[in-house]
This record gives sequence, structure tokens and C-alpha cells, in this order.
Amino acid sequence: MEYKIGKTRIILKTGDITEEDTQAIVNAANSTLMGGGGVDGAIHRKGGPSILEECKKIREKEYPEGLPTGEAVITTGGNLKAKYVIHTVGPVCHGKFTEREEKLLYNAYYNSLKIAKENKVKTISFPSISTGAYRCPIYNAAKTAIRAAVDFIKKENYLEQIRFVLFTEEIYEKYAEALKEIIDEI
Ligand code: AR6
Repeated sequence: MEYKIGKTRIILKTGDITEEDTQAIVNAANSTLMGGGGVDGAIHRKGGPSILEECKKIREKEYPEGLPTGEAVITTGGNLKAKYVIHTVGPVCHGKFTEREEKLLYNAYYNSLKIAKENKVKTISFPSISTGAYRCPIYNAAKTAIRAAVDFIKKENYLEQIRFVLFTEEIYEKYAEALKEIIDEI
């Protein structure tokens, strides 16, 4: 499914984000930036050690205590097709989604888009942040993700493509439902 706002196409698709050929892909990391399971594990495995090396430097120089939830940083894409990986940390939901989780997840998407623009990235792919190990309800997370993308596009008519690369058909359906609802509100 696709929807265009200004010059930016929002694209929903199923797939493995490590295969995407956008200029940047986003990693659903944790605040240590030292890798993990899920998307994070897949990105580091396929991207190779240079990504972790840069993450270590970022920790030393900028975030000795770890990257706070909702913030984002950028590294090389290593051996990936993408030139950059943008690492962000979504909230841990444990199945609940209050204003707090919503705000933090919104910030994770919005700050990733800001850092993309600062690095002249015009095409970017997101996974469904916080809906795996961090257990945020998928429909709520989908609406928050798309709302952040639409808000960013309205403010900064810069990006060409924002892809949401969803791991399963079930997650895709939830995002498609959320996108339709948001289109109706526009
Ligand atoms: N491509 C696209 N989506 C994927 C892929 C993939 N290769 N692999 C999994 N997903 P998760 P989180 C989906 O757990 O909830 C890590 O250990 C998955 O089905 O990767 O933000 C980190 O180090 C789910 O829908 O991220 C953190 O500690 C979505 O990606 C923690 O997990 C997110 O699942 C972050 O948890």
C-alpha cells in the first residue's frame, strides 16, 4: 500500500528490513547500542562489525549512560545495501500503551526522520519499532508511527520515501488499517 503527501511516498510492505535498498534503515535498538535480538540482531549480523564499532564510539563520546528512549543516532550501514543505519530506542510497553509510551514511540520515529534529513537521506525504511521484544500493541504502535511520519512530512517536505517494512502479514494489515484511518483524518 502507498500514499503520497507532498513529494513523500509512504510505503507499507512486508519483508526483511536488512534487504532494503533505501539510503537509510532504522534499527529498533536498546539504549546500550550494543546489539540484541530481533531487528537489532539481524542488522548487526548482516551489516558486520563496523556498525558496532561506531556504536561504541557514540556511547563513549555522546552517550556514556546509554541512548535515552525516543532519541536516535546514525552510523554507517557497513555491508548492508543501505548507506546508513539510524539507531533508535522505542519504549518498553509490556502490552500497555498510555500517553507516555505513545510520546516516546512518536519521538523515536520523529527523531529518526530528523537525523535522516540532517544527513541528506531522502529514502528511509522503518521496522515496526517496539512491537517485538518490547511488546507495544501493534495497532497503537502503527498509528503512532504513521502519525509521526505524516507530521514530519507536513513540516519538512524533504524526503522522497518512507517505507514501513513489516515482518508479517498480520503486522502489515494493522499498519494498513492505521494508514487508512489517518488518511481519512487528513
Ligand atoms: N525485518 C523487519 N522486521 C523484523 C525483522 C527483520 N529482519 N526481525 C524482526 N522484525 P524487535 P523491539 C520485527 O523485537 O520490540 C532487541 O533485542 C518483529 O516482528 O526487533 O523494539 C533490541 O536489542 C517486530 O514486529 O524490536 C532491544 O533490546 C518488530 O520487528 C529490543 O529487541 C520489532 O521487534 C527492542 O525491541
